[in-house]
Amino acid sequence: NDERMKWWREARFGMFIHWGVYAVPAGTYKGYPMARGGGEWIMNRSKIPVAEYQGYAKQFNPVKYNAEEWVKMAKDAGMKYIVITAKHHDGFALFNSKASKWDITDATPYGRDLLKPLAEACKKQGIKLGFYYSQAQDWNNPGGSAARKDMREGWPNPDSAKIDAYTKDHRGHWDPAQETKTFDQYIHDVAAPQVKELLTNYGEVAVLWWDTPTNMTDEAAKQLQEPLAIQPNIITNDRLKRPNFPGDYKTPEQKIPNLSELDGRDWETCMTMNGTWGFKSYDHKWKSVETLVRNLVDIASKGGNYLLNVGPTAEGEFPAESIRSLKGIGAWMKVNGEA
Ligand code: JFZ
Repeated sequence: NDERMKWWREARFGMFIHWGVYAVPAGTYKGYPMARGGGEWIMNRSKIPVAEYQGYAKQFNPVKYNAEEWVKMAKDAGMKYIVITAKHHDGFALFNSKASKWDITDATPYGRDLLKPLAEACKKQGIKLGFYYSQAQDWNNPGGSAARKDMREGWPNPDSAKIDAYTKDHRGHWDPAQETKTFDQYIHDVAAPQVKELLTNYGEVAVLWWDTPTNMTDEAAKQLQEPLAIQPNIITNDRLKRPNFPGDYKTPEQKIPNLSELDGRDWETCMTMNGTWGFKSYDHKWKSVETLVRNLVDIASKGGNYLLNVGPTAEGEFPAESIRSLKGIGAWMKVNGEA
């Protein structure tokens, strides 16, 4: 649908935001920095029990969060849209959800919806807003699925062999609390209602960004696709369920395709500014402004979009290096960009 895709095709540049309870441990568990993987994967990589992980939410109190400023930083960098993790694999909802108590209002001292002010600021400043929603993988809401990752990749836990054996027998899960419901119950009780909430309570939703279709069934995909009718102009990516739910665009990750790899479908490269999606206190491998600008130009020249990630802290701030880079890109835009 060309009319529906028009703004997206012209946008070229957007901001990805990975934000959640994982910003509290910030990549370190029991003194061990994660050996690999994004900070948002810490619960799975370190096999943190559900009750213990939920304890981090008591420290998730982003009192410095200022949605107006976040949107302005995106806009000043030349970005036209924002996609934020409404719910990542840890199942934590940044919004007020009636479908689960594992959300910002019930589980944190902050207690206020984080997406409402962002939606308002986006509307005010003319930036499109999209929601990332981890539909299949959910490590906290019972019945959600979990990708199996080797414990020993996380940190040297003396029980790692036992834990690896357990996850093998339990479809990737490591805590009995994760399996008190079936996947179908989870889709019915949590995922489908939450998608409905996201598409109902925040005004225009420009993008729904699905992720990791582990264990998805056609039946589940249909249930999640149904509420999209609430937003007739919404654009979706290709990660709801493969291959028969192709969505509107492809999502090469952390890489820019060669011209020969392009097949005429719309595409968006998502990329980190350092080496992690969710905030890690010790990741200082920042790409230079020159690299980021070259990437954007490369992608735009091939007809794609660049979704560049920021991983805010648990206090609600962008890392200083991200702010500096966004400003640097903005300065280049001012001289070389349109408008
Ligand atoms: C997923 C998430 O697991 C990750 O935490 C982050 O949100 C990222 C944007 O998406 O990771 C993926 C998903 C797909 C691929 C690689 C990493 N892939 O298709 O190569």
